[in-house]
Amino acid sequence: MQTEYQEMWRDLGLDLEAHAMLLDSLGAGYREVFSSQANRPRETAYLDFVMSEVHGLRIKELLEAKKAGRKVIGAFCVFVPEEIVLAADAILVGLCTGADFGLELVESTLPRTTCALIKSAFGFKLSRVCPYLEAADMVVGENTCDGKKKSYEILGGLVDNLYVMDLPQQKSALGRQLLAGEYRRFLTAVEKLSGVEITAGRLRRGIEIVNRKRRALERLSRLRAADPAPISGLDALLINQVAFYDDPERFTAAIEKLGDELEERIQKKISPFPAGTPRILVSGCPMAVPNWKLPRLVEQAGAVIVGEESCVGERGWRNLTGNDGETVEELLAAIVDRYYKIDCAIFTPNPEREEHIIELADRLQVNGIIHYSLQFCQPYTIESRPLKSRLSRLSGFREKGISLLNIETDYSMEDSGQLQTRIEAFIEMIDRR
Ligand code: BJ8
Repeated sequence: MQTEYQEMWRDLGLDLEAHAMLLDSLGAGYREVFSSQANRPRETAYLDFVMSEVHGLRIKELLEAKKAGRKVIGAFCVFVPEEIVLAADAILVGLCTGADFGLELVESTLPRTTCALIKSAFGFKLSRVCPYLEAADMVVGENTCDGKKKSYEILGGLVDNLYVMDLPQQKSALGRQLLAGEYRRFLTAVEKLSGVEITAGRLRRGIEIVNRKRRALERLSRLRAADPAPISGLDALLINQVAFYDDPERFTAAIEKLGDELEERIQKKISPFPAGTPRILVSGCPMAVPNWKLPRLVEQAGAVIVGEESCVGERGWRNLTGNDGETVEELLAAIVDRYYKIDCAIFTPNPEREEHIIELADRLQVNGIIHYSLQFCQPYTIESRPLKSRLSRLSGFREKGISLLNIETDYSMEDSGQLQTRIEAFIEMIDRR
């Protein structure tokens, strides 16, 4: 891939040397983490292919689409409605936020005490190594946590196409009104950018494409309730990560095929893990590509991750958007209804998230929950405390011996040894029960 796409990357303004370093470490990390797994479903070949071409063929496709007049919109958050983007025949891509890059540069721009996810976004921009960001005609930042909200003020000086979307902090009538107003404003901005008028028919088609993708992911989640689990948590996380990059229809077709294979594997009891392997739900901050650090440690320690209560997971795709509206305004209201249910920790209070974790733990028959927060992420770190004490008081959890381990970490590997020890001890404890 390195030689074939050099010209394309140069034209995008990437720093070729830094980018080559990034690709080398991404490729090596991928081989080490994924290819070493035993008994993967054969349809994961799709994931291998997408990942091998994530900065190559996919970028070439985006640039060809741009030449044909389509627009590319980059986003950092699951609050950006893909339905609206698709309705304007534009393409939505997730922007890279899952690895440390150019940390020195980043820490001269942002406080050191900023979460790794935000630092990563800045590192990719300041080091000029993200072709998605450079190919984007619009970059959407959202006013969610304070870190993101304030850092977009700086990012606005680094990219010339930043669009900031305001978001409510409370689930109230006023909060819903704010979200509805912002989605209306976003729809108008997307129409202006693309030159496409969004009609009810176009919006309904966008809703159908995204709903089908959500259904495929929801089916995957249900299949992971089987014991033994038909797929590793690492591969399932990767599917959720790839959902942000690949063409939505191609992605959906591939995941539907994988779903068929997983059904077969469940019947034949084929799994990367023996039956009775301790089952873990991971809950908390999103894990963007190539953040595989925690799941790898968990699965290497002899447990299987069967669910992700995360934006790169259940929180990102659950709940469909209603598509029976007749007008743009009615369909837009259905979009607002769907996104308003997202239980991100930026909301206060946020009881829906606790309920969802309890429901997931039950549905997926987990033995333990690992709450994952990035260091300096106040919304998730703070929510982890009351969550832990609530779960420890639930009689159903006490009877089954389900407990919660709190992990705070970042993208560096410095704490891997310490994390490994804590995770192994946790798994041993839940396994004994
Ligand atoms: S809807 S979770 S994608 S905001 S880890 S940057 S919260 S300090 S990512 Fe998120 Fe949208 Fe919410 Fe989901 Fe801030 Fe925390 Fe950093 Fe975070």
